[in-house]
Amino acid sequence: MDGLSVSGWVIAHPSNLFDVLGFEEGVHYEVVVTTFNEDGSPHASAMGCRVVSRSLAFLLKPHVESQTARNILRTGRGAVNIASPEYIVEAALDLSVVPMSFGLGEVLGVPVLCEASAVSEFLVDEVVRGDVWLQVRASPQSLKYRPAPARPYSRSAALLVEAAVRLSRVEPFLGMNRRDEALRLLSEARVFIEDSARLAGGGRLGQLVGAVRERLYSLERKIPP
Ligand SMILES: Cc1cc2nc3c(=O)[nH]c(=O)nc-3n(C[C@H](O)[C@H](O)C(O)COP(=O)(O)O)c2cc1C
Repeated sequence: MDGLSVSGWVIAHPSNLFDVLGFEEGVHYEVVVTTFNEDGSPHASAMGCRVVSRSLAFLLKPHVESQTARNILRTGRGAVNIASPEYIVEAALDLSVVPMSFGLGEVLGVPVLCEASAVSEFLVDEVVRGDVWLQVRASPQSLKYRPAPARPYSRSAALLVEAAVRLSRVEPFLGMNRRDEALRLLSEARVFIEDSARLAGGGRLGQLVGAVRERLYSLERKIPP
């Protein structure tokens, strides 16, 4: 079936996934993980992802209290979506700036991100529950990708991902009464946001920077005196 094109997607066998997408073992990638909520609606979240080439596995680490962790525990499945930095930021912070639409994967029927450049549905093989993280090992069951040229690299977008990953950790740290850690994350995020803003232009990326900055301000207001 490799090479069959379905409405702009190339369908390939999942055993080719790491070669086709250029995943390298040991590298920490950032992806969008999509899962089903209990009410059947799709859920998207930015997540780190590693791969084990020998056994063809994805390794994910959702926070134990995240919606993604709950959905993965309940359904035992999801999808890894390779998407540009703007989607990583949107999926992490739910800013409603970058529209995301969802379809259903052809093999497992899980939600997939239509705007992704590659998608792999997965089944969970093993979950280890720690105090903070759920360690998930999952095997890819499908692979489809768009044969589009890579987009030009943007430092602004990359810096915004750095800001988003810090902002996404502020509330968990506040929940653990770790105010100093939350303050450190906010001050690092502020530097990334201002650097990102200088390189963002006035289009959608500029809008996204504005929304991330607003999120910074609203999180700053949550810091106890
Ligand atoms: C680049 C990036 C990587 C992230 N990686 C993880 C991760 O590996 N595990 C995690 O729990 N949250 C991670 N986050 C934070 C979540 O995306 C964010 O807190 C979130 O949407 C919470 O997850 P939930 O929507 O499943 O509740 C990451 C955020 C960013 C911006």
